[in-house]
Amino acid sequence: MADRIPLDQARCIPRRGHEHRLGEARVRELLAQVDGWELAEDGHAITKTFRFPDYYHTISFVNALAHEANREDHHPDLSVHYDRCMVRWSTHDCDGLSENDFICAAKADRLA
Ligand code: HBI
Repeated sequence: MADRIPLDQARCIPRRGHEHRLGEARVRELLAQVDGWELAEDGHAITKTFRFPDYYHTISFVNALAHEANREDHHPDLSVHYDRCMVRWSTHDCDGLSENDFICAAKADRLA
């Protein structure tokens, strides 16, 4: 699919079924369009740890990300600590990575 608009301006759509699961080439292409995200060992998720000066900033980020996740109807797994938050994106509906995960990763980068 041609990348018509920047990932952080794109919107998620429901992507149910294995036909929406991204292949390795497209995953690599999209990884290059986001900042500092790593592919999980099983290849079914991308992760990144966002670091903050204190708990107040960490929770502010978590709240903003939760708002975006609800707006996009696409939700991350989060590991929240005093000065950092690990974000993990994967698309349960296709048992792997979809375009939605990279759209939301780009939105998380913009929030941070
Ligand atoms: N979030 N990460 C993730 N993966 C999904 O497959 C997913 C979701 N949030 C909502 C959702 N699926 C369904 O409720 C559909 O509405 C998209």
